[in-house]
Amino acid sequence: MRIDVVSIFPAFFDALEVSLLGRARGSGILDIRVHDLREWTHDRHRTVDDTPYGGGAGMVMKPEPWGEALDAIAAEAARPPVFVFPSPAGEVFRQSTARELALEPHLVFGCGRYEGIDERVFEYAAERGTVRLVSLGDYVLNGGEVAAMAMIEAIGRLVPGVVGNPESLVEESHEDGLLEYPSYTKPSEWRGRAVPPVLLSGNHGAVAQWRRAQQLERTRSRRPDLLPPAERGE
Ligand code: 6GU
Repeated sequence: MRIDVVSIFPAFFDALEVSLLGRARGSGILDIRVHDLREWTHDRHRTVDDTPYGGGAGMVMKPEPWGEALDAIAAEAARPPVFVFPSPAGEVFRQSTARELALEPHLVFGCGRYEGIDERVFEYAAERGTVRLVSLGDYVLNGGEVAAMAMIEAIGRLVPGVVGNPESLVEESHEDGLLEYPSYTKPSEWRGRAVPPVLLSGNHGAVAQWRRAQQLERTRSRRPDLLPPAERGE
């Protein structure tokens, strides 16, 4: 999978060199290229923002550098990419979103700062690929960089070969719509706290049943919104 990232703070993405994604980049499974938006400015101050038409607080990212950035990246692309713009005004990013985007051969993340990007940039991008505005949730970040990092990790780990043992992708929070069951390792007693005895029983059926019950109970108490209405019990 090819991933291009456009940002005025490319250093945010240095962390993509470590851990699982770093290894996947090294082995060529993920081809991630981070670009500085200011490379596509032409004035002495490398200006990327300006005041909003209609007035109001804050600054808006100018369309011209974005247009050149998208042109340069699209020119290298074999097929129209999916443009992902992290935005608190977008659809909510879910595990299902990560699964959809993990099937794409080419993603382009456009990271906005300030009050956002000139709206015409999204229209222009939509003529060169598919555009998705995606939010991490209902809170405010200073820009799209941290959100893009989270999305790239969630998507990247679903690309075949990135996670060594694909079974570890299955039994996780959100993969089956429920929160994950609790996990324990040795020692069997620690600071007076015992591991639930069923996990030491060797009875695989009983373990599976206990884990399922734990998933349901946790989801009911922490995330009732994830349960079908009939199972919410409130
Ligand atoms: Cl994707 N961007 C920004 N700036 N803030 C956010 C967000 C994205 N998701 C949640 N808050």
